[in-house]
Amino acid sequence: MSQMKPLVVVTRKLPDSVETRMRELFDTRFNTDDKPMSRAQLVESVNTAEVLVPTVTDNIDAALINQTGDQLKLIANFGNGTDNVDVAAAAQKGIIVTNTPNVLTEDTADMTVGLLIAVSRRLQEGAQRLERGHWKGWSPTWMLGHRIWGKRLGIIGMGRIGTAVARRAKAFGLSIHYHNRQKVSEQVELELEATYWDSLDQMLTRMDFISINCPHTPATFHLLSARRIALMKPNAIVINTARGDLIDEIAMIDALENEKLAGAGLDVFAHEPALSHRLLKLAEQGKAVILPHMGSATIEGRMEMGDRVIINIRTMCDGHRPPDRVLPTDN
Ligand code: 8YV
Repeated sequence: MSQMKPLVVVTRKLPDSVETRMRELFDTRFNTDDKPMSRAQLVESVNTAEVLVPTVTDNIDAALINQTGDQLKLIANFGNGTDNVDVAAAAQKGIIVTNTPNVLTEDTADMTVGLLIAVSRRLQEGAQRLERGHWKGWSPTWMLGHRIWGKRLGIIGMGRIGTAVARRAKAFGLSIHYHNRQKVSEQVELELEATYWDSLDQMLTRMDFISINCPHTPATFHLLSARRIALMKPNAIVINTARGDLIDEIAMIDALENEKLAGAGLDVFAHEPALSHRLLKLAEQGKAVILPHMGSATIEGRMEMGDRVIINIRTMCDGHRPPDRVLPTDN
């Protein structure tokens, strides 16, 4: 990019301080009403912007990338996961893709543990009963949940977020188990007293909680398939703060309805923002706690995500490789 001030098109409303900083540094076009862009608006954007800043709600697929003008040099995703962008198609057109790693790790890990506690200790159900005037006073047998301390947590995907979840979970007295493409370092395994399972199937049969913390790629689509859900203990609880498509959602709903699975804490869904009415019913019955994709939703996190986006754009403008470049994977 030769210009000092590239044209940066941002697809959604970002925190004011981030937009102000971007306005100072770049020639900017913002989305003031925050409505997700239509396909036509996205096509227009990729034909004018030198830098596009999309979010998880924009589908930057190969068909769109193949319509981009030559001026588009960088897709600086405002988000950690890049499954909304066809990174391989972008690479083929010489467009660099970046993301915002690290800055949402701790917030997402907090939300994961929050959901784990909310499901096992029936937090939402209790609050709801109070709000609806259903509390007649304390009783020794009312609103009993299940203890967390001493149980087993199996983490699928032991990257930054998975490891941050493990650190928190260990403090809650959970024993840490994980499945990952590679073992984590010996030092981290020792710190977490973590057990590595090469076989996801075998790990699933033994866990009280499963937390999904891996990226969504073609290889991990429906990683928690119907067959694998059937391997889980009927008293197990599944937590997903990663991506809805990592679980076969229908199979999970079937298992919850038929008491083959005890509960679910979900921040992400297969067809966001659409939600299965069956999931809503399970939430109503206290078998699921569902949240509207807010795992990383802290003001601090969003501002730091903005900082990462800005750093990536500026580094690119200075003719260097942006620090958070995402490379195409082979799966
Ligand atoms: C973000 C996320 O809020 O960064 C991610 O991968 O899933 C979210 O928590 C979202 O991506 C913003 O684009």
